[in-house]
Amino acid sequence: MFVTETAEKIKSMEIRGAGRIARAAAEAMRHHAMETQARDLVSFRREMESAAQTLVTTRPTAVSLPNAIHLVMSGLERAATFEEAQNGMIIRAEQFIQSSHHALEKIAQFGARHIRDGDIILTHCNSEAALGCILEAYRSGKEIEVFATEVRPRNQGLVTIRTLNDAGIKTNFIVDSAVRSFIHEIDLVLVGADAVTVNGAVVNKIGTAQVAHTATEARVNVLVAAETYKFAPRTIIGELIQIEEREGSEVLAYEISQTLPHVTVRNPAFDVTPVEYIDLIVTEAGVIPPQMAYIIIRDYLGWGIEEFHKNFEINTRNEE
Ligand code: RI2
Repeated sequence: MFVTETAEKIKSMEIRGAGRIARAAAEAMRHHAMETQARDLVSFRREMESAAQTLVTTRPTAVSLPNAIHLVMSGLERAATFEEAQNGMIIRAEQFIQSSHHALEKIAQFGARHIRDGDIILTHCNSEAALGCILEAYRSGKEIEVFATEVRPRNQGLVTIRTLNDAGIKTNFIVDSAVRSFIHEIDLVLVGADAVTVNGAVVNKIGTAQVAHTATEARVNVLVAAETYKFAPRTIIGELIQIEEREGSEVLAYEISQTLPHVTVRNPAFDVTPVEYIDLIVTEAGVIPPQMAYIIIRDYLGWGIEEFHKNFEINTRNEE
């Protein structure tokens, strides 16, 4: 079953990157809606809800995943017939995938304008959105150089340097702990995001907060490239972003850890960069200061606020 396979690939990180997992989940929902055995509205809804649940629970941090599923599922409640529900589902999934690609193109254009000829850029992890800006700047004729970190423990930096190398961009590969040693050579830090909260904090690959802190201390600007569907609407109603903690064996081989009974390996996959270490967030809706995250959530992901108002109404009524 395509949904289960996709969910497995997302969990094992065969499919990874916040944008990619969102598109893969939308594609799995589209496929599921097309291949459904259900012939009536009630069983179709039930099937889709269970598929959505399987996909959403694969990786807890990247909010692009529940946002994509929410978009694809929206309207299912209102559909009057099975055919309407099925067609609506397929169309919304296709629209999400298309708009995601379109968002990446826009981000590349907007972000590239912030990269100057001769800039040396530092990036951490492997972000399609951040790399899009770098590649676009290079394509437009700017002579740039990149420092890319290794990104322990999953080494996504290897994917990044392969892309940069293939594009012909001069690239330096460094271990994560070398960022401070090179920060004075850097003009701009550019990273992606797995989630952006209502207060403009950015959740991204573990190590990003250290990189951003180091850059801020050295007066180097920090740019984050993030599609609007990476903003977390439920942070408006007080929900926190869950930080995924992965298997210790990603950090320390199981055989070695067996010989160290008093040692526990901690392996959080993401960290939170506070708003004061971020200069701008490049979205497809424009380049914004992180303090404007609320506006993006309100205008592009309105359901979080609808929910907030609904809850608020209920609460005030209860108080009366
Ligand atoms: P794009 C990745 O998470 C990295 O943290 C990366 O910065 C972020 O998603 C955004 O990537 P992981 O799946 O959506 O490698 O910009 O854990 O590609």
